[in-house]
Amino acid sequence: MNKGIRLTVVASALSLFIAIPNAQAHVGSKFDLNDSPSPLDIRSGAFFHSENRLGTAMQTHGLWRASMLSKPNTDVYFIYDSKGGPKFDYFVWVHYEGGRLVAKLRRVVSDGSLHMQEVPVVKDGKWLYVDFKKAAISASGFVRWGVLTSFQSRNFCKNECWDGLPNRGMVTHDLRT
Ligand SMILES: [Ca+2]
Repeated sequence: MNKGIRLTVVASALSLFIAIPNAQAHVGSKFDLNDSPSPLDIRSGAFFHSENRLGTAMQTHGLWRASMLSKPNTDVYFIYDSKGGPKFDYFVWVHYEGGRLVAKLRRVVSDGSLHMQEVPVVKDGKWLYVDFKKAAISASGFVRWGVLTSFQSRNFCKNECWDGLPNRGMVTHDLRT
């Protein structure tokens, strides 16, 4: 998908999400509390699918610059389960590198994770969006998804802090609708 089409998809999906959450087929969304002392405190997330692609978006409570994701332990992760079971099988790691946002799809293996491919990422204000081909995570029938952010905060936790959406587990999205 070229950048123009992708941005149009993002804009239309996000406007649907904002206007009529949960009412639009192919779009699922969830909100999270203002519960983490970080600009990366997650406010909401949304997942949507087309015939061949899967998109995931997250919105923060606060404003932040893309370059913030160059700090140590400061990242955004979109997580996915396409196989069932308690754990996620894939994730997209978003960080800032070489003057731009970079999103990398990785597959979880027994002793860590393997790089699969770089995927499109767009930041628009408090929104961050990634998307990739459905086949990339071998998804059929359903996907469970979630968003994690890591950040540093001296008073909140000693080393690396986290915010998650949902707070436990993942959100199930039906791909058959
Ligand atoms: Ca939150």
